Amino acid sequence: MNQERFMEPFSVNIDFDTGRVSAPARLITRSLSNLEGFFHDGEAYKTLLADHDPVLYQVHEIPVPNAEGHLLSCTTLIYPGKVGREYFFTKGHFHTIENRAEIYTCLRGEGYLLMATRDGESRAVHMKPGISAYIPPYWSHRTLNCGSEPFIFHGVWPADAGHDYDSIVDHGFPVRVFEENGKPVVRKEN
Ligand code: PAN
Ligand code: ZN
Repeated sequence: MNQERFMEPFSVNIDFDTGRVSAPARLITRSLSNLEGFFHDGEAYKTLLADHDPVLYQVHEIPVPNAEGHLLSCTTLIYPGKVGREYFFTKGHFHTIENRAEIYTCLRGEGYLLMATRDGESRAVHMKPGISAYIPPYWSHRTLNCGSEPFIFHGVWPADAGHDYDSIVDHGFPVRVFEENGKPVVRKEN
């Protein structure tokens, strides 16, 4: 056996109701205070945070070596809720190696996958259980929960991709979803 390239195959159990993944998954929790500057309505953000600091989303990531050839995967659960009229969302990011793609498959609930390029293109894909969306290379991506129950999806991407959040902090995300008259409405900035 070639010890250099040997890795033991493994499996995990994913609970589709809660998004929980059995060991060796790693839990990442993002609360409102971790997303300062991300939401459209800065005043609504401050008002909500002054009251409490809700958990917006949790990621259960299945660790593998962060090296070319490997695939990282995770579940993400976004709780229902809004900051002003804007639904709770993930920070969003480009991959640091920008030509790395990703696949998101919805397991539970209802949401949107938002995507944007540096050239000003943007798209919104409505996600519900069974929808599997392809995020091509060079597209930034953010997800949000526009329903009343937890929104859960499974993601798979090349393990060497990395996450670039700074571009989103610096330039914002050019497509957003707001509740208007009780319904989600997609708004593009250009
Ligand atoms: C996902 C995301 C996860 C959380 O695993 O990292 O849904 O979103 P943020 O990383 O934007 O906070 C992924 O796209 N990985 O590449
Ligand atoms: Zn990604």
